[in-house]
Amino acid sequence: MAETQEHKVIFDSNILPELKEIAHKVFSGKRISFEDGVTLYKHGSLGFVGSLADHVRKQKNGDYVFFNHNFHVEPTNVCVYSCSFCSYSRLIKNREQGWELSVDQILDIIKKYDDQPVTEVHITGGVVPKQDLAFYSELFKRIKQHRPSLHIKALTPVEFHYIFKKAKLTYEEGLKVFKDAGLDSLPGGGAEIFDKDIRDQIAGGKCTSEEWLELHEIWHKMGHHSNATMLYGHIETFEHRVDHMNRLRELQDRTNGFNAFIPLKFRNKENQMSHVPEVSIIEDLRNYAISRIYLDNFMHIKAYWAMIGRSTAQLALNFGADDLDGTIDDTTKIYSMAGSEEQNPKLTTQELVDLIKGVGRVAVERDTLYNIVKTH
Ligand code: V47
Ligand code: SF4
Repeated sequence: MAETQEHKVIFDSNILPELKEIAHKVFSGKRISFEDGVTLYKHGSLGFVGSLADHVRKQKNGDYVFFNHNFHVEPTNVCVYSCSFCSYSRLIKNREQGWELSVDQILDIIKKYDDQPVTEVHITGGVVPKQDLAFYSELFKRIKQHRPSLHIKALTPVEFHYIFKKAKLTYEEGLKVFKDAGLDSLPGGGAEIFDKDIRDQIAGGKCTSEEWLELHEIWHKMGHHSNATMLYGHIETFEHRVDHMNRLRELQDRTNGFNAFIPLKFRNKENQMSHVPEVSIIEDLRNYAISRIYLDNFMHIKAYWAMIGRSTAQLALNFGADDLDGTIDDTTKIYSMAGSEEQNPKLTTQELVDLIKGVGRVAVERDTLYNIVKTH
C-alpha cells in the first residue's frame, strides 16, 4: 500500500529532487530534517504534502478520528499583558469592559453540566493578580469535590509563570501545589511562536519560549500530559514555523508527554494586528499536513473546529489531522472575538459524528488522555 502511494506521489509528478527525497524518507518511516521542513513549506504543493501527511496519519491512527465532550471556562478576559494578536483581552485599566469570575461563579458554570456526559473542563483566560495560587488551588479543589471524574485541563505557562513568581515558588513547587489541588493536564496555549524576535513583537512581556518549554518538561517529568499549539499565519516565516515544531519535537523525544499538536490560525478581527491579512485555507491545510509530517513523535494533530470553522476542520482530516477537539457548548470567546466563522461554537455528538463520517472515517469519543470512551 505504502509503495503504491509512494510511487504515485513521487513518480507520477514532475517534482523537485529534494521533494522526492523527502517522500522517500516519509514512506520509509524516517524522520525529516529542519531543512526538509522548510523545503516542504516553500515548495510542497497541497496535493504533495497532503499525500505524505495522509500516509503518516493512517500509520498512526488508522481510520479513527477523535473528539471529546468538553466545555471551556474563561475565568477572566482582563490581562496584565497585551499580545498584539489578542482580540479577547482587556487591559486592567479597562477592566470594567471585561469579566472576572469568582470561584463561586465558576462553580455555578461547572454545575450547569451536572446532567451532561462531559469528561473535560478546559480552563484558561487572561492573567490578573487576584486569580493567584490560592484562587486556582481553591477552584481546582472545589471542582474535584463537586465532580471528581471531571478532568481539569487548565492554565498555560503564561499563567503559571506569573502566578508562581508572585507566590515565590519554583515551577516544580507550583505545579505540585496545583496537581495536589486537582489539576490533571495542561492545554497547549501560550506557545505562540518560539522565535524570540517574533515572540517579542507579538507577545512581549509574557513567559519566554524557554520558560514555556521548561514548564511543560517539568510537568511531563512529573508523569503528566499536555498539549502544544503554534500560532501561525501572521508575521512569522516558514523557518520560524519549522523552528517552533523542531523545539517541540526535541522536547517530545525527551519526555513523550505531549498528547496533541494544535495549529492555531491567526485571526485578525479587532486586534492590534488587524492590518495583517489572514492566510488562505490552502495554507491552513498545507500547515496541518506539514506539521503531521514533521512531528513524527506526536500521536495526534488536532483541527480545532472552533477556530478554523467546521468545514475546514473536516477538510483537515484529509491533510493529517485525526482529532476535532470537542463539543465545546459555546463556552469559549477567544476565537469568536477574533473573527472565527464559528460565532457560537457548539456541536452535538451527532453533528461531530456526522462531520467525521462525512469523510469516511470512524468517529471515536475519547477522554483527554485518548482513552476510548465510545466508538461510533
Ligand atoms: O495561546 C489568541 C490563541 C490560544 C488569537 O490544548 C489566537 O486542547 C488565533 O491554546 N487568532 C489559546 N489564535 C487557545 C488554546 C487551545 C485551543 C484549543 C485547544 C487547546 C488544547 C488549546 O489561542 C492562545 C493563542 O495562541 N489565540 N488570539 C487570534 N486572534
Ligand atoms: Fe493575555 Fe493571553 Fe491575550 Fe496575551 S493572548 S493578552 S496573555 S489573554
